[in-house]
This record gives sequence, structure tokens and C-alpha cells, in this order.
Amino acid sequence: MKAVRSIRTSGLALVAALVAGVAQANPVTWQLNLPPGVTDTAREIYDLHNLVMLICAVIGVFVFGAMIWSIIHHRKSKGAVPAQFSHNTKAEVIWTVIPILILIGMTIPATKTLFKMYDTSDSEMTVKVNGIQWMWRYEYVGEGVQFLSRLDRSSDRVRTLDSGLDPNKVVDANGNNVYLLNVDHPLVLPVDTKIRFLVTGDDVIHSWWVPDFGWKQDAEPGIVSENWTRINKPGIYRGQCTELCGRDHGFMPIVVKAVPKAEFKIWLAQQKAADAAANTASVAPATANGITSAPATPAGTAVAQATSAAAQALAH
Ligand SMILES: [Cu+2]
Repeated sequence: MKAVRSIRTSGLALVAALVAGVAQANPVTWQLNLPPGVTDTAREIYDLHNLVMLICAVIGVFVFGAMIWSIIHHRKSKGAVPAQFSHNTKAEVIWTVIPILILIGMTIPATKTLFKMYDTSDSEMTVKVNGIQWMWRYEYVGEGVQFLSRLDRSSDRVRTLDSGLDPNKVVDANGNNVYLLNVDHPLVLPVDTKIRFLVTGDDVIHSWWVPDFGWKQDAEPGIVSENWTRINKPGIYRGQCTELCGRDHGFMPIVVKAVPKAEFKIWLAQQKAADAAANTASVAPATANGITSAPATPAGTAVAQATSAAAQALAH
């Protein structure tokens, strides 16, 4: 009885995990299916996968069903005698034509999705992604904003050889383990915006992959590859470099923070102001005693000004 109850409990836990897998954007323990993702592309791939899986399952049931039925009903002990013919043109035409039709049937929706995935026209903004051993550089093309995104310090300290620190203790505010998952500067993107990506590499081949977006793109030195995404809901989406790119390949995670459009505008303005303030500070002439003569615009003030300007622009 106890065993039955424990089986039932673990069964329920598995079902709960599977349902959670459908509802949650990021991978969960015991997730068996693809993530449905947060972009139309990802959703289409998910639906295609389910469709093809269903077709495969029906074919599997039919083929194995016919086989098992034949084995049982036409066995030697029942007096079955095998047919002696070696060729049957009609049968061969049927079992060649039917699979071809099934394959063509699957190709049509798959090709439609592929065409859509490669169509970067009418993009509203462009982000350049540059893979570097072992971090990412993101540039908001035309905005003058760019930064490096690398493994966060808490994971970096733990992963250092002989650190003696416990990876299980790298947790976020909710107690979830985020070892090797967080970065210092996530890529911030607006939702409901067609974003074009230009992906390239600085040194060796890397690959930029966020499963919830539904695609991955190799980042190759000397080649700029295009891709695009339109994120449907705000959230934190994680990914990894998926090309074995050297010693620290496993230590260059990707974090995308998708925010509402208005919030993104404010964030971008803050970045510009902070960059401008940093530039002003760095070019300010120094006096003989090493103290800057003209105080640079304090970064905080510049950020506040830009934020209120952006907020005003949004209010109109
Ligand atoms: Cu890499």
C-alpha cells in the first residue's frame, strides 16, 4: 500500500513537473519536452515538433502493431506457411509513395517557418553580439551603447580551481541555485519589438543560444550572421555559448532581461548618460596635483536628467 502511495506521489510530482515545464519559460527539473519559448518562432518550432512527433507516433503504432499482430497470428506453431513471392510492384510503389507524401507534408510547414526565421526585414532595432574568449560583447547599433557581459563574480569565485567554495551556495534572492547562470551585465531588450541580431566572433567560433527564442547562431570570426527575435513577454531568459570555444567555454553564460518598451527606453537613456558621464570624467584635464580641475558632470545627475527626459518623452 505504502509502495502504491509512493508511486502515486512520484507520478503526481512528475506530472506537476511536466505541467510546470509547459508553463515556465526556463528549463525545470525533469522537463521532457522542448520549452515552448517566448517568441513566435519558438512557438512555431514547438508546434512543429509536436506535429512531427505525433506523425512519428502514429506510424510507430501502425508499424509495430502490424508486426506484433503478424508475429502472434501467423506463427509457425499455428501452421502458418510463408508466402514465396519475392517482388510485388504494387506493394513497392505504395510503400515508396506514401512515405514521400508524408515527408512532403511535413516539409511544407517546416519550410514556411524557416523562411520566416531568416526574414530580418522591418527590424526596429539592431544588436551586435560578439563572442570573445570567454564573454560576450553587446552593442546597441546606432545608440552608442555597448558593454561586456561575463560570468558574475559569485560564480567566478567558486569555479576557480581549489576555491573550496560550495557551488550549491550560489543562490538568488528566492533560493534558486544560479551557479554559472548569472552574468554581471545582462542583455536588456524590449518586448514586442522586432530585434535584428548581428552575430560574430572575435577569436574563435562561439555560438549564441537562448533556447526560449527558438534559434541559435554561430558567432564566427570574419563573418557577420543575421538573426532576429520578437520577445512576447517580459522576463529573464538564459542561455549558453554552444560551440566548444576553449578552456572557459562553460563559463560564458547568456542572460537576457526582456522588459516593457517604456522601461527599455529609460534604461537605454541611463546607459547613454552613464557612458557620457564616464567619458567626460576621463577626458577632463588634470591639474599638477593630480586632481581634476573642472569637476566632471556627476554620473548620477546625468542619469537622473536622462531618466526624467525619457519619462517626459514617454508621457507625450
Ligand atoms: Cu564560446
